[in-house]
Amino acid sequence: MRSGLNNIQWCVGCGDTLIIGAIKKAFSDLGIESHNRVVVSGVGCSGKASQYIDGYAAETLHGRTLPFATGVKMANPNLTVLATGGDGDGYGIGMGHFIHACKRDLDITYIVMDNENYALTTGQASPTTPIGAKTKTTPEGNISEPFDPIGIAEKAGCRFAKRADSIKFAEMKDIIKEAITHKGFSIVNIHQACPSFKRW
Ligand SMILES: Cc1ncc(C[n+]2csc(CCOP(=O)(O)OP(=O)(O)O)c2C)c(N)n1
Ligand code: SF4
Repeated sequence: MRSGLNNIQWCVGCGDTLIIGAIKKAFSDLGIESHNRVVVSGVGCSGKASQYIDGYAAETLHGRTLPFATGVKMANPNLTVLATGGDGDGYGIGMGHFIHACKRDLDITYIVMDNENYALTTGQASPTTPIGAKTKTTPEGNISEPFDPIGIAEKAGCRFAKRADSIKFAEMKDIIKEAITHKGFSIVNIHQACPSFKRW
């Protein structure tokens, strides 16, 4: 266990900063102390989230947050386990794990930091990029329909799947608290700004 880092390295105006603020506040409101919780993150700008929150933490491989979190929860069910990662991490390379986590329904909270692009690799289209958005890989505008993570989660058996927006801080924090309190797998897809690459 260790203290979270204070030297935030995200771009100015990045929604990631608001999201970790809400996660920290949710833990504190619920009285979940740092030695009783584990934050597991993936790879990407969002991957740094686990570094900035006090407690046990793991920054895992791209798309592998959920299998890692599953192992942690199975090894010690008394811990509060919160997995986090980007839309590319969770719905691109990690999609198979996402479906199985919904189906398995272990008591894990999954926070997806959805900036609608692959930001760390400088702005390629992701599974949630909207139609028409111009990115490095869609210079003429995206032509593929973004998929609906909440609908997919529910179809796969998830009993708690909600959306939030990082600009509505209080609402986002309350939804995260509900998700942590829910007994079973919960996902919160949080829409966020990425001032460096998202211009739609
Ligand atoms: C197996 C693997 N494939 C590709 C990469 C390269 N890579 C690093 S970050 C990233 C994109 C991250 O996008 P997202 O998960 O949406 O997170 P964001 O950076 O937007 O927060 C990719 C493709 C990698 N690190 N590992
Ligand atoms: S590139 Fe986008 S997601 Fe990454 S730190 Fe900067 S604003 Fe945030």
